[in-house]
Amino acid sequence: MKLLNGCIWGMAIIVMGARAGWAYDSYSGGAEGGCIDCHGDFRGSTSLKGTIFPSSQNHEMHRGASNMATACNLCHSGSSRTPVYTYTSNGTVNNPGLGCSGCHVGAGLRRHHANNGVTLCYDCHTDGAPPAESVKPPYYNTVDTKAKNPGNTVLAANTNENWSVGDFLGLDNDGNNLYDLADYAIGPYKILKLNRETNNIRITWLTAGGRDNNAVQAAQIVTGLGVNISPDINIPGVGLVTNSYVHVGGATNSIRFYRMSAVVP
Ligand code: HEC
Ligand code: HEC
Ligand code: HEC
Ligand code: HEC
Ligand SMILES: [Ca+2]
Ligand SMILES: [Ca+2]
Ligand SMILES: [Ca+2]
Repeated sequence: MKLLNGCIWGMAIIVMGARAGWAYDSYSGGAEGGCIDCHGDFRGSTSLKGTIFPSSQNHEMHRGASNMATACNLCHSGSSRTPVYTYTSNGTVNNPGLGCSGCHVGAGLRRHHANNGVTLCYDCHTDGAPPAESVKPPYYNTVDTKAKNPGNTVLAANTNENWSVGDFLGLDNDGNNLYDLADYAIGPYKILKLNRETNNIRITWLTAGGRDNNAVQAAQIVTGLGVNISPDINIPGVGLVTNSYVHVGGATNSIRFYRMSAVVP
């Protein structure tokens, strides 16, 4: 298996650039703009990835008792409800006040924006490599919220990162555009079996929906350079998937070693 994402713990370093004002540090921002410019009112239904919020409100998905049930003070500051900052909040006796970044870890969130065409975050921020999809954000799995497990491995509503309606897609915590089980830091990627079918070999492997650019490779010696013998394979959907590919003529060769490759953004 060849993976091009050397998942390394990163330090998020913020170096402020030339833009003055810094009103962008809150949801609604100010002259500089803010999250609201694209995401709309937090108490509204706008989603840029087609998410449907319970009660048609992003706010309710985050705070509602039958939803994520996040304590108000994990996001809110002071005694006034606005502004809501991305990086600071009152916190509680159980959690420091990290604002949105207690769950949406900055470097990963900005990389997700960049990988979806929004590069303006880097006008002000400079980041190292984000923590991997598997790294628990500080607020997860604490008494102040029902959000837990960034791997989001269970296809069930109202657990882990599944709080929206009708989908089991959580967050792309490290920003490489691979969500949850589709992220190679979380979901399995391994050959399960090789079967002879007359002159052919069927290669069967375990993977996850949401992965693109997978390929079966073959080599003549175990340390050999793998050569793609399949076209690029994209796996649709969400969750664990068993897939297979037939190597035509594979059983007429001398010894072959098979492995899987993946190209990771
Ligand atoms: C210029 C427009 C723009 C601005 C400003 C913006 N976003 Fe986004 N945001 C997007 C787009 C586009 C996506 C990606 C949609 C997708 O994944 O298909 C996104 C996705 C997200 C997601 C989903 C991440 C995931 O893992 O799926 C979160 C959370 C988010 N934004 C939070 C924020 C916050 C917080 C701010 C303010 C600091 C902000 N956004 C500012 C455009 C914007
Ligand atoms: C996940 C973070 C988060 C949590 C948890 C949260 N809020 Fe909010 N809340 C926000 C954001 C963001 C806004 C919109 C702020 C803006 O647009 O400037 C907001 C707006 C509000 C407003 C409207 C403020 C105004 O003057 O327009 C009220 C009232 C409010 N929240 C109350 C609460 C209460 C009460 C709780 C707990 C039961 C709570 N919120 C939990 C993030 C949160
Ligand atoms: C307690 C953890 C937690 C906190 C704190 C938190 N979020 Fe979230 N947020 C999540 C999770 C988990 C999701 C994904 C829910 C889903 O897809 O089912 C999410 C989803 C979102 C989305 C929706 C993306 C989409 O369109 O699908 C936006 C926007 C967002 N958060 C913004 C914020 C902002 C802004 C703050 C701070 C004011 C904040 N969040 C604080 C956990 C949190
Ligand atoms: C105009 C400058 C500016 C832009 C553009 C900007 N930010 Fe920020 N951001 C700030 C400032 C200032 C802070 C607070 C600084 C601090 O953490 O001390 C901040 C803090 C944050 C934090 C909390 C700290 C952390 O890194 O964990 C998050 C998350 C965040 N920004 C996300 C985003 C995202 C996502 C975008 C792009 C959509 C973005 N920002 C664009 C100025 C900006
Ligand atoms: Ca969802
Ligand atoms: Ca990811
Ligand atoms: Ca996740």
